Amino acid sequence: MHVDLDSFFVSVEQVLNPELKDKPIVVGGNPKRRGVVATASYEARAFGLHSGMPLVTAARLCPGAIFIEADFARYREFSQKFMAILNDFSPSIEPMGIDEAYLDVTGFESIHGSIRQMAHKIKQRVRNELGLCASIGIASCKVVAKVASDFSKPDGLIEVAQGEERNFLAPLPVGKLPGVGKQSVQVIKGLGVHTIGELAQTPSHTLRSYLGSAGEMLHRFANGIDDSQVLPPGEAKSISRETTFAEDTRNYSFLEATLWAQSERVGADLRRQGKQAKCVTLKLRYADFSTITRSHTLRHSVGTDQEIFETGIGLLNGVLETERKAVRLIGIGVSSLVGVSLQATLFSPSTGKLEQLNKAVDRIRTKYGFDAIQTGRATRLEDISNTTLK
Ligand code: DCP
Ligand code: CA
Repeated sequence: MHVDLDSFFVSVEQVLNPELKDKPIVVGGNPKRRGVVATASYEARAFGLHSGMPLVTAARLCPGAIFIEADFARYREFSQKFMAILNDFSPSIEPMGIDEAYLDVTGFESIHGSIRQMAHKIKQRVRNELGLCASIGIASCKVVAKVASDFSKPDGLIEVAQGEERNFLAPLPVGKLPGVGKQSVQVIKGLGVHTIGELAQTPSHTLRSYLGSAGEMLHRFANGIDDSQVLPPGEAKSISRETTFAEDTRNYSFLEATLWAQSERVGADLRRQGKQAKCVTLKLRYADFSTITRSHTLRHSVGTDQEIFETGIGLLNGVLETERKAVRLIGIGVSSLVGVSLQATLFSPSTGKLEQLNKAVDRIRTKYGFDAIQTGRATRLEDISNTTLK
């Protein structure tokens, strides 16, 4: 979900002074002084006013507009309350500015009925508690959700069904894609490309030659592809362990046991941070130093050693089906970390038992050290080699 408040500064002013409602309002200051429009009400936008426009120009285009000085402390107060409401719906929240945020609500549907119903509830709470209007886009990835919330304004809600991303984006002008600045729009138009659909059809290498790596990113965005995760600020982005072997190996049991020992370390770190992960990545370096990574994004976040390991071993088996080279390094990592939720245990009672077991082992290790307790698969490592894992 991407949630964005409508004409934020102006709307706050209208809550504080209802006489300003339904009027052309400009927040930014006195038009007799220098300065620019911070934001304009939709009534004022009808006259062509927009953020960043010099106040003098705004006054000329819309002589009836009411000009107000910005009150940032107030806006911050409203912003905090807004984010707190979103946080009630999912702990996985990435604020993008004072009045907008991405929210990963995967797994929380059942609590609220559906994601669409959840969005309605968010809009309702923002209206009842803050007196503001939130526009919301729902999609399978961030970029499409963002374009959808923008397109839905004001007071909008658009859900783009999975598989419909490209069709939704196609007719829109390229400037609607986040990350496309004015200069890029000019370059893209120079190529005869005007809509996002046309951008999606343009070969990726062409865009790269004109816009660098940003061109490739825009090509993916235009096709409705965005793998980036909702990332709460200031959080560890990933946790991983890797081991370089004293000798290159093709021994499957050894790789498996090493992966298990690493998964235990990663899992312990994850739980210490009170997190679960939605993505598991396997890394392999071969004797010739070539390195590959394989990632798997899970539908539900995981937090146990066993789930991390099982996902990792699945990735390893997948690689081994096509590649059987001697391995120099193996590693496993987790990313897309989210706060612990009840969801995992709701899905499978056996996961609940594993969580209990992991927690019990964590407690022993916290008290007596990591090696104080050994688990089955890892003890095999000692049979195979004396490799120690740090
Ligand atoms: N802002 C600003 N200067 C800009 C752009 C924005 O000071 N050049 C401030 C005022 C806005 C707030 O940030 O109220 C949020 O910016 P948005 O781009 O989300 O614009 P609005 O919330 O005002 O309008 P919209 O309904 O289009 O989201
Ligand atoms: Ca806004």
